[in-house]
Amino acid sequence: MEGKTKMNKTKQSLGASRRSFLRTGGASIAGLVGLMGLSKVLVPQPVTANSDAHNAIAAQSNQDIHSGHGDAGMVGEVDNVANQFDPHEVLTDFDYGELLEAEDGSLIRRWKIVAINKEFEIAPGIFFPGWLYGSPTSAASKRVGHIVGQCPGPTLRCVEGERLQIEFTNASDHPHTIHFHSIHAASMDGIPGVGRGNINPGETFVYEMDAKPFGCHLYHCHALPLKRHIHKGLYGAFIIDPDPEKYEGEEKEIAKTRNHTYPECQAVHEMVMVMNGFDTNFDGANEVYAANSIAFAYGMNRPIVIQPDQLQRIYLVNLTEFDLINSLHIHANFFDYYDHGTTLYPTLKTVDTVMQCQAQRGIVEVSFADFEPGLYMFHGHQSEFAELGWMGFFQVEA
Ligand SMILES: [Cu+2]
Repeated sequence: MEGKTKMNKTKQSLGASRRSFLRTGGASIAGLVGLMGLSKVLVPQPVTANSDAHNAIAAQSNQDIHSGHGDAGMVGEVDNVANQFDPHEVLTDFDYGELLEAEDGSLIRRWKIVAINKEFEIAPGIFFPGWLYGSPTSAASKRVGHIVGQCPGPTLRCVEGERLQIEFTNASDHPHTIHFHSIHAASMDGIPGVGRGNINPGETFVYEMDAKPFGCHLYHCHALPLKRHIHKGLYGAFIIDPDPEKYEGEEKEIAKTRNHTYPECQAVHEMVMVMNGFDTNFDGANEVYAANSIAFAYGMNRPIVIQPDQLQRIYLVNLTEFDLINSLHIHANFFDYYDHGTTLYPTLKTVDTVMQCQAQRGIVEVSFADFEPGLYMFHGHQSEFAELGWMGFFQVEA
């Protein structure tokens, strides 16, 4: 009888909208109890007819303060081994593909990208039926020994001016494409009806382009319906490093710090954060938010370790579907921001919050030099996103 009641509750919750889900408390979905914020937010509360989500959450926040459970760890763990990709590995993994020599002696940077269907765990006990990109040259694939579908897809990284080839094989059961945000020919744009258009299941196509402009970019599937194809997980960051040889003086020195082949760049702690969300009940609203897919992946239990003498650089990309905007806020510090990463000088200086609409991206540079060691929070400053998973910590070392 108890089991039946639980099942009914689960059905009800799965059919509910995100906001009613918050209002009534989703603790009946066992796995969601594992979410840090949700473990508190979703404790069933008395709900009156006129209470709304804000009131419910506010009431619970007050309760947190008084109950002393206001910490920010995560209860339970996502099985990164079963997922085969780990958000901490994704954070610092740059997929350079392979450099091949063309017949004329010029170099070509080439990646193999595969689209596969794959269910993966986004929060303890919460699984998402994804469509994912994978590459044999990602850290996850090299570690596991075969091509791993991951979310976000591999962070493709190259240098301004290089000739690029992206061999795309569709190993899933829906038509897909890869659309790059960069400068390239119409026939290489990866949209239905133009050039090769959709790449059908079992087909392979090679996208070819020159790497320009330098910056922090992205790629995603552009098959229709677009928002569903993107939301399923077919996206990733695409970084084009500036070529210092193209610049003079101070600009040349700055370009070196942004180009992965230079020691000046290797001295920087570089990270990729793809902000995303997951609509687990297909009602057109996200129930779980994250940077790099896994709710609270960088929470108190597993913060990002920061050496205070090292510059921190975050390639920040917004691929959240259904919500118009997302953001990054870093606590107790301020940062410089390079919109789209297409400039060598910051486009925003000394800010602690930046917002991005979908596909917008940029580079964050932040320093914790001379800061008190400890945990420094970062999160989307849509508070609801933070409570539903888009929150983490930098652990600044002594
Ligand atoms: Cu697609």
